[in-house]
Amino acid sequence: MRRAVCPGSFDPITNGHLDIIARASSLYDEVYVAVMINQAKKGLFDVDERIDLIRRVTAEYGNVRVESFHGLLVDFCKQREIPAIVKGLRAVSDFDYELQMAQMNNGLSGVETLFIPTNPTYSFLSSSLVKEVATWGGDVSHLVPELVHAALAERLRKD
Ligand code: COD
Repeated sequence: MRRAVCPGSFDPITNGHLDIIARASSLYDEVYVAVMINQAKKGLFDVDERIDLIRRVTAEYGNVRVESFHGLLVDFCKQREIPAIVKGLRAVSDFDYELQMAQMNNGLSGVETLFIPTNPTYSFLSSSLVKEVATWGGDVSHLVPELVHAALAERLRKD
């Protein structure tokens, strides 16, 4: 069984994330989406809400599993016998930090990191930008799955 993990904060999942997960799911038998629990940073959505959104938007891919993790990503990989981390690369600015993490993770446990170039349509896209634009009433409907758009509208209406 060839397994890989797509890790991230996913607060919330965007079309850029989804594109990478979909492409990973066509390359591997089983893809874990690992949602990092960061106690130091309160997100717009809590981890259970993020997981629920990701599960719903990836339901069409039969080989995607969604879980949370805290601590080191390599420990998540070791516990599930996952030999590969799949990351999307948006721009050169992503590369320096991603390279450091890839080398650190490989040195810690031998896990490999594979980079998939972002779909150019989403190369500028991040969860933070989506939240900022949506907070001020900008249209992000083309940047996130429909049900994430609805969840964003609902959350921002409440806050
Ligand atoms: N196009 C393509 N890919 C994208 C896009 C886009 N528009 N947006 C995001 N991505 C991909 C990138 O690969 C990105 O890495 C990933 O999605 C997740 O993005 P975010 O923003 O949701 O998540 P981050 O960057 O906050 O996640 C960081 C990690 C959780 C991956 C990292 O901090 C980590 O591994 N932490 C665990 C602790 C650990 O092991 N630390 C040691 C590291 S060496």
